[in-house]
Amino acid sequence: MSRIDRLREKMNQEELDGFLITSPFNLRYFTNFTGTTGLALVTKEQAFFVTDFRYTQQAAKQAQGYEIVKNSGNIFAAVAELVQKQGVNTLAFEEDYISFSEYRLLKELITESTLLPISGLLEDLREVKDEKEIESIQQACYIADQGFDHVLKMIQPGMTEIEVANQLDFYMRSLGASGVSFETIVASGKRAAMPHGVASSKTIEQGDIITLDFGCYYEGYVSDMTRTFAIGEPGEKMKEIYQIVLDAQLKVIEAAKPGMSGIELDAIARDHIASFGYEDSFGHSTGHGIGLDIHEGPNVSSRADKKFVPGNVITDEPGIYLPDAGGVRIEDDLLITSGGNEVLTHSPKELIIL
Ligand SMILES: [Mn+2]
Repeated sequence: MSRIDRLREKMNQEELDGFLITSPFNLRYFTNFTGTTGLALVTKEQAFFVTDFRYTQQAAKQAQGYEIVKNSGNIFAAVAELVQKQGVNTLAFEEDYISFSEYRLLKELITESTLLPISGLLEDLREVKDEKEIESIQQACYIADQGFDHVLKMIQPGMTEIEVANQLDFYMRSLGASGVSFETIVASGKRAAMPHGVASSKTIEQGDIITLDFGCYYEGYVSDMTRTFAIGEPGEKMKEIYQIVLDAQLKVIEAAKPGMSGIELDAIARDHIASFGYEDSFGHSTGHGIGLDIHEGPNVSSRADKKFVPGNVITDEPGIYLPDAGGVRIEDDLLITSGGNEVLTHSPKELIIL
């Protein structure tokens, strides 16, 4: 079934006869539009893509199956006109992707239909990836693997974290990535105790443990990988927690399969870490879905009761963080398959000491 047909099926179930799509990722998913200005209105029978003159040509090319509507005034005025013409009774909109002023304007302009705020419905439809999406994620993962290998070859004491991040980012772009999935995290020494320590001007020193969390965009899809390694002997404590995190991470790979919930999978990593007394040092969820967005469903956390199905792509990223000492996180991307899962990132995970 096409994406728009799946959306219409959902709209039928929810008794919605119009859906206004405004978030960039959902626009890309449902219309293929990659520009920055525009929105889509999907009704039971028709689909419109509204944009201004800068993007009409691009939209006509990308948004196949959508009637292109050019707005010269306010885009929401054009939407209101369409909504009225199409006789939409209940118009759903993305409550997380409409500003308060836009909502106020919509309400002013649309008087004869009910506006219904919706959250998560479109995102749910993105959770099962098709073959083409999986290929893009696989390529994004391949580039990340090459990037990590590059870092191992070029990183030296005396370089700053920012220098390492910049070289890594550029290397991934040189392999075809269109950008990074998020600001590259290079957290060295004591900074490795910060789960999201983006690269700073700190100099990398002998004996530092280094957490590298990064990924890239390829054809609109992300990869997300973390490796922790050391430059010189990192000390017994770091080696101890490294092994605990690695075993927790491997247990998740061992277990992940369709029918299992995010809560169950999260517990596998969490229980392992807790059995060594480090439960308070693992304060984030075990993983999350990836796709067009770096964080999307399904989640792997103590609150995620949804069960995995083939085609989900999730991360597996337990960690232990010890303030004033350092930290360890190891992350792979996993494709849920009918038989279990396939690991998409392949960089080595035994503790590397350079
Ligand atoms: Mn992640």
